[in-house]
Amino acid sequence: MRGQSHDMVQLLTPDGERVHNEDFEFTGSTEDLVGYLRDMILARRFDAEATALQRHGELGLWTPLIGQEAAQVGSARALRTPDVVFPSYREHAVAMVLGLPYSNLLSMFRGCDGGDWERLETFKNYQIVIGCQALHATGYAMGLQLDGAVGNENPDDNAAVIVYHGDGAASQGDVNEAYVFAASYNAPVVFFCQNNQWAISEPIALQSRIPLFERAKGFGFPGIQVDGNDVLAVKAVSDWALERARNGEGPAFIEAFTYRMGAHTTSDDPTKYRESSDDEEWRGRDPILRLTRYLEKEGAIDDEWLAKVEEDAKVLGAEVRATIPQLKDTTMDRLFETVYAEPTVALEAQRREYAEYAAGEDA
Ligand SMILES: Cc1ncc(C[n+]2csc(CCOP(=O)(O)OP(=O)(O)O)c2C)c(N)n1
Repeated sequence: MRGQSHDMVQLLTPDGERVHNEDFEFTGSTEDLVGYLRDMILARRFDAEATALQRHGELGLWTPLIGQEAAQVGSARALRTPDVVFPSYREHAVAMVLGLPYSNLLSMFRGCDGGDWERLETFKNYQIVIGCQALHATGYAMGLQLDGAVGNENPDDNAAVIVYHGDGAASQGDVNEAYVFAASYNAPVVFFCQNNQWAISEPIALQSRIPLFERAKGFGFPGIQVDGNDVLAVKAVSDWALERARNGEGPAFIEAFTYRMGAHTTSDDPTKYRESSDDEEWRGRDPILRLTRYLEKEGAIDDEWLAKVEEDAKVLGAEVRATIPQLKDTTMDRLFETVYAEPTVALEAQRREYAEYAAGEDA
């Protein structure tokens, strides 16, 4: 597979067999894995509901995550309370694991607000401007360092930042600047790149002549490629990277090698630019199927368990649909209020101008 390295960390094969790795081990229990499978099934259902809601005209746009559940759940389950997440715009499963109400995600994609969930301090706003969050994350990580929240004897006093970006974002200036700053300041930030192999219609092969994780060395921090459809491996690698960041050992780059099974957004048609045989191949590497196979073989889950989760997924779907009529449209005042923390003279002038314009329209 192009871009896939021999060193890629994998702990569970697509057939659901455990494999040994010299350097990384999944330290959780079978019970934990059952929980991760549930997370992934519910995240997929949430995503499918949101996609359908967009098709019904209830959301302006949706960014499907299908196929990337293991990358997101594995990394999110490695986070601890003081850690902070800087997402891109597809990290719905991370948001769910951290307990962000899904009404917040729906509200943003309906255009009711601009991603007003800062009150959940651990999960920052979605970013559509490709890669800008890598700079925000690195700056925040440098702040944590200055606050003394890194490398303390008591591990509870330590925190790290994780920033999610895509393979396409790795071509952005902002992201490369973030790598340089993170390395120069030894900032406690983990760059978690979900290489889903496509930046809308541009394949990764066009953007990087070498596997992405190999670039990290050039910036001066470790880079590692992990099977992004293997939740055990993602969890193990994320534990390692976050722990070193919290301990003051600096940044790391994780390339979660995965595949975007659906469209880039609901405005996109991937059949225009990629082969259906690729889709077919990656269906066989489905992260949910893989863990289901393993846990069934272990006797940890059975048809009854699967039926119960399916029932929970249906309930979630109904809740998601019921949320839509309760979402409140935003007001122009609210939009002006949320541009900056403090109003500026120019913004106040624009607000007055808009008010005059709106009053004229009513007349
Ligand atoms: C600065 C900027 N340039 C271009 C775009 C248009 N755009 C939206 S998504 C995207 C591709 C991003 O691909 P990738 O980083 O691989 O993330 P993925 O969507 O695959 O998760 C582009 C170019 C944008 N939103 N922001």
